[in-house]
Amino acid sequence: MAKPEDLYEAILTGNAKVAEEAAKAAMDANLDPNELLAKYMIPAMDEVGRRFECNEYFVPELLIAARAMKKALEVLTPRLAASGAKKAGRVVIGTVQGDLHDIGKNLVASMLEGGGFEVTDLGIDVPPERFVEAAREKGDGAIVAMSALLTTTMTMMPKVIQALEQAGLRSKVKVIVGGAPVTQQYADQIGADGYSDNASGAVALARRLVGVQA
Ligand code: B1M
Repeated sequence: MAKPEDLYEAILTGNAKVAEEAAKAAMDANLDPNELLAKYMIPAMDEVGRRFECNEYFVPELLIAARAMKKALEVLTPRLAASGAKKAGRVVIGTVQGDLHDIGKNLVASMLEGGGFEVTDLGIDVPPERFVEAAREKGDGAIVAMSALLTTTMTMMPKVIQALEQAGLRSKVKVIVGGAPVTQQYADQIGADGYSDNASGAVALARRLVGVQA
């Protein structure tokens, strides 16, 4: 029987079955999903990244670790998205064009739902025109949220902002950005309305931007 503390090793070694069982055991024990993320799950993915950087892991290991992480996240998601917070606003979220990383973006999306937002998830590899189309559909006051995990793809963020400008929508929406290579300085430089380096910070930021108490 897997235990909550098995989550770290299960994700690191890409054992999706044990990761799912450990997450279920944690939910049965009524543990806080945010604590599981902070204590076991995100550190495991960071270690996967470290091993990849020093050639101990290769793309297949990244993929199976990501699959195990996603299995565990699926178990946590209902709890993350069920805070019962009052409806706060509308968000369209996606990982920018050229980028296939979606674990952080999915986490931000689930926590925004938990924070009371109606979230439209555009998925991964989202071209600027798709962000624009979704922003137009969601109307004035919507938040456009972009995630990027690669230094080569974060450069799509200003292109999305430009496309919003060209479509006459920039002043009608708020733009927030995040993902490992993104910084507050970069967010300021490209004219985003906000930046957070983590999912719960993204919720507090979004609530502030729509004028709801964090
Ligand atoms: Co990739 N990868 N990867 N990868 N991968 C990184 C990002 C990397 C840092 C690994 C490394 O070298 N240490 C490196 C990027 C280097 C760089 O650009 N500086 C890298 C690379 C190089 C690549 C490839 C190029 C490898 C190759 O093919 N040679 C390739 C690119 C593919 C592409 O996108 N075009 C690639 C592929 C992959 C997989 C597909 C195999 C897989 C992703 C699977 C998936 O997502 N479905 C993968 C993985 C798993 C990783 C690492 C190991 C883990 C990412 C992750 O899920 N982290 C990653 C190393 C690392 O991050 N330590 C790495 C956990 C997640 C919860 O964190 O996504 O950072 P994160 O999200 C956080 C915050 O950033 C923030 O909140 C989240 C929760 O706290 N956040 C936001 C994220 N979005 C936000 C938006 C916001 C606010 C906050 O507002 C809107």
